[in-house]
Amino acid sequence: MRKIDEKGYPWVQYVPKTYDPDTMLERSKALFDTLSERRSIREFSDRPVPLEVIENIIKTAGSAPSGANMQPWTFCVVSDPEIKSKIREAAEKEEHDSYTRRMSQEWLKDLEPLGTDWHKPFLEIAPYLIVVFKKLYGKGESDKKKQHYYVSESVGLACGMLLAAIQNAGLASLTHTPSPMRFLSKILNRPENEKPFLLIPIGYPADEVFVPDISRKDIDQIMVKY
Ligand code: IYR
Repeated sequence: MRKIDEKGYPWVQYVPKTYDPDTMLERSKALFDTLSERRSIREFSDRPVPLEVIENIIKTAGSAPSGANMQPWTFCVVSDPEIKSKIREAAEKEEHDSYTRRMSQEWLKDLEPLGTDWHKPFLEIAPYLIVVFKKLYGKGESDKKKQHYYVSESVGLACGMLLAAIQNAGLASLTHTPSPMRFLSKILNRPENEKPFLLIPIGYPADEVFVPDISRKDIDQIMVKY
């Protein structure tokens, strides 16, 4: 059903799916089981992944809520080996400087149990890199700046949904934040209104993967009841 409001804007009837409490319990537990199994990994297989799966994952991310529905994001999907190599080379250069000069001793100590360093071979091995850009402003008619709202919050929400969709498809991902990330704008030739937000390698995991033995906070540590 459709209607036009008093200012002339179109509305459509929305009938959200709802469930009885037992079904709700079952479904909420099932999603918890799926998503809480997600771990960031750094060892990928080069086994191909169908592009259509990646498209579905990005469509899922693109369905996130955003300030005034401006959808201030661009998801660059990189599978070209030459571009991946350029990204690896530039990321490792920045990361080398970060690990050897920019990061504080406290930061380096906090990362020790995670075993990270400036080497980023996964940037060439994973079949796809998704580089997420946030659009600081839009471009309307004749390139006029269109204001965007809550850009980082919106893109953060979309990235959360992206990671959930990747996990749901049975693929592995890493939230990688080489810093600074300006090289991504250059290599991918992005316009000046877009700023790199997150670099996410996606693929099957390598045959044998180890991850740090870390735990998640208990519900009582993250939820406060009033
Ligand atoms: N961006 C660097 C360092 C790094 C920082 C944090 I905070 C991490 O949780 C992991 C790594 C890198 O990707 O190695």
